[in-house]
Amino acid sequence: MAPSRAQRLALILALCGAAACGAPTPAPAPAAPQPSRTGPNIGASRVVPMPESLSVATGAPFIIDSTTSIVTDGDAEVWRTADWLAGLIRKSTDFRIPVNRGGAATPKSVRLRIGGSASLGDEGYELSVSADSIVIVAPRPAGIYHGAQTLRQLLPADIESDIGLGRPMGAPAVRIVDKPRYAWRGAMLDVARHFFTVHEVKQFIDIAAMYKLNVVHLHLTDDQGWRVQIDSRPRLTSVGSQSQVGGGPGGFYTKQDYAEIVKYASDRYITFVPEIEMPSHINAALSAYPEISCSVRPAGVYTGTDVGWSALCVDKEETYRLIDDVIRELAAMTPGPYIHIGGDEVATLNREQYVKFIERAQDIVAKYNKQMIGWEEITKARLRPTTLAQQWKSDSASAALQSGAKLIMSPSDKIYIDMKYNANTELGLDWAALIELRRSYDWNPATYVPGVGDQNIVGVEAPLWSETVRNITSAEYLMMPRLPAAAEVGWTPQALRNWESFRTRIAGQAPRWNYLGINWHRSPEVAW
Ligand code: TNX
Repeated sequence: MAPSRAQRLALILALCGAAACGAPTPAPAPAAPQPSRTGPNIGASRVVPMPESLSVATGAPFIIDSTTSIVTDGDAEVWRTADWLAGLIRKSTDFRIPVNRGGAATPKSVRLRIGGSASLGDEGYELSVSADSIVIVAPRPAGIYHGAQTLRQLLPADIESDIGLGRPMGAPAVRIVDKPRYAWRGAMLDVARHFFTVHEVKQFIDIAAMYKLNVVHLHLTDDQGWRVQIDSRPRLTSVGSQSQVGGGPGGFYTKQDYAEIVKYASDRYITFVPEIEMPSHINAALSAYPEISCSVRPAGVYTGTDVGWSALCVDKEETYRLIDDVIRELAAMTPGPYIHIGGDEVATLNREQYVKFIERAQDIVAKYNKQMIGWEEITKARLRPTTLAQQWKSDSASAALQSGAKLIMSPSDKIYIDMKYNANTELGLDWAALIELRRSYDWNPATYVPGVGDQNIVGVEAPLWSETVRNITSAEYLMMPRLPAAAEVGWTPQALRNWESFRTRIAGQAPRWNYLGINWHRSPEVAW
């Protein structure tokens, strides 16, 4: 049977790429019946990460035009998401898109409301698109936000334009019921090796939010620079922030900058995790406060990229007084429950000194009512069950399980997005692996470390170390497309993940990145 006009239109809207998806041009009558293409992958051909369940409806698409409005319930956070969505649509279409808070649903409206099954959890949502309405329902506001991000991807890439194209845009008729596999889906940016401005950090957060990541971790201190204001220890920034890899001015975030970053993240349902690296990777602090060093030679500015050589003097009480000051102020500035204390690559302490230090640091973090996170080396110490260990290089992380502590999976040979894609990649390092897109996608967190399963894992995080990365444009080149791959590893059930499907869907994202001015790597594994 030949498809109806509405079905043809739905099909075109579901399949079309960037430019073709504007006005719903009537399809010419086909000469012969079209092959059936209404399998489940059609509507999903655009969405990254792949939703847990998606069925393509047979009806006509919803057309956003000059009469479209958004209607929300009374919830202030839902309204904020509605406002964001309206802004996105207005900027690309020039339509008015009024937002009606707490109003009755009108015909041709996009409806956002708290509700639905509690089984969707903190971040899940349902999204139904038909010719008459788009409905996003979720038990919690974060779910509404994720649902709105999915809707953004169902619309043509033109939605990312900011020149008011004045054209209607269609979303294919679908029903999506979706929630994440893992509660922790993170991205880390190293702002210590090279400093990134607040504006650049916001750009990083925007990309994370687009792919439903919910943690942004900043590596705030290292040998080359201390990047956060601590009032009780002003030299940390006045002396410790003034450089970076290769020299250059460095920089730091004032408390006001920090608050701005934290708020920007939390408005996007992203938990902000600060990392103060210790007891090694600490030269910047030693240069500011020589009394926390055991060395008789004063530390100077360090602009190289070696690791493991610097250390706090772990046997001096002054060291713990400084850490207490830092953690106290940082805890007060940080609404999220976590403080990351680093703990990796310590070449100059023996095991006993290291363990003693980590346990004291853990007590200080707990004293200020935060949960400690550390790189997997911390599993040598006795961990509290609320501590998280971040796996990055080996299976030693599994030692955490004895104490009931859980793991964040960041295997360096899969999702270290500072690794080069191939031997010709100009940016990045290669000590862990060369990581083309498929390698960052094709792995399962639940089977990566022997004896560590989903019950031991809170989720995944992709770190971007910045020894070779000087600005957000370079960061984007390494992130895209590997960060969306990591996002799908964290969000989509393993059984639904499939390289061939991802490879097609990720190609559909590139026109959006072009509109947004995001730099990206044209992986040869994808037909872009
Ligand atoms: C290892 S991963 C480090 C970092 C480097 C990174 C470069 C980890 C916990 N430590 O200090 O920046 O390799 O890839």
